[in-house]
Amino acid sequence: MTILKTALCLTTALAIATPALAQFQERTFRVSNGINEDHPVATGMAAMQECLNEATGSAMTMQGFWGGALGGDLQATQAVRSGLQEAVVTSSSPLVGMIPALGVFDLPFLFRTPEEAYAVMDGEFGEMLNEKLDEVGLVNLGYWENGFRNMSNSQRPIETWEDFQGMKVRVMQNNIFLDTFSNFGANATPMSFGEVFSALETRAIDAQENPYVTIDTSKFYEVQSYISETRHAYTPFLFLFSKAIFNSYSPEEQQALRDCATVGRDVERAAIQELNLESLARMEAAGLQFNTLSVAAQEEMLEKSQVVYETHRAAIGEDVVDQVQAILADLRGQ
Ligand code: 2Q2
Repeated sequence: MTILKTALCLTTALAIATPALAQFQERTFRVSNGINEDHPVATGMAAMQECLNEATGSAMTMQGFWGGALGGDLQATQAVRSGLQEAVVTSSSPLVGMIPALGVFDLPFLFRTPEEAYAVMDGEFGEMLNEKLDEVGLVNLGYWENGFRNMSNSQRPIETWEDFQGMKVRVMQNNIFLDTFSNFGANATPMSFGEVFSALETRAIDAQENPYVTIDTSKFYEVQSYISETRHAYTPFLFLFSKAIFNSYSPEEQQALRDCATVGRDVERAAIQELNLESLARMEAAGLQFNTLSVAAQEEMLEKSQVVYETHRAAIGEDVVDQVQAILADLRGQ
């Protein structure tokens, strides 16, 4: 092929490719969260970045800030909402003061399996909550996974709900969690995630509750003696983007963010499922005593918790609670 023809082909190829990438400006955006970089959220963000490199010709770059470096969940979410920060990966629970309907995820024992949670969050119900988030200036790019929450403490194994009597349990800053553990007879103490390690270390509190991967990667197990599998709630991570900033992006950039956040979500969920048992094994090897609850004790704990539904139905939204319970009844063939 003559040099002229080669040059012509290259110019044509470039002309075809250029418009496709022209919608992508060089952008770096910050994503903060409260966990450390060895948590599976980082695995999900790496997959999301790879997807963005592919989709935008490496024009869009994420910058992760870990360990609450840009503030706790609520503080960082407020910064995102006001357009001072592009994005945050946050649990839904600290945001219930902003959007009461998110409290539905904090109802004790709502979900039995991750699949139930995914069906609820990735469908119309999750979309309905996304509209509420949009109304307060937050674009939810997806429901990533924090996970099923279990107990760690420095006092004794939790084998029945009575074992919580008098125990100083740190809970997220959320009335539903506060009531769930007060109802068990615990001395429930709301506290931001960043304060938990030192409060456990100084024995200001006896216990905290989180998924195994979080208890592991945030090193809580170093200052705890018991791990009890209660699976008392499933918390999602919301990947929230500032609506004001999102709206300044081109439609192609917005679509690339949505598509790649979904890629990252699926990678992160799979990584958590895999790592959870590894984290538990690591903590047992570090000397923590692990126990599960008998079926009878689980049923008693579930029964004891029903009052929390009655107390918080109205604040969350009767329609919201009814809707999620109808979806779950359908999934369970009830
Ligand atoms: O118990 C908690 O506060 C955690 O589950 C946090 O919500 C979670 O680790 C977030 O801080 C992540 O940004």
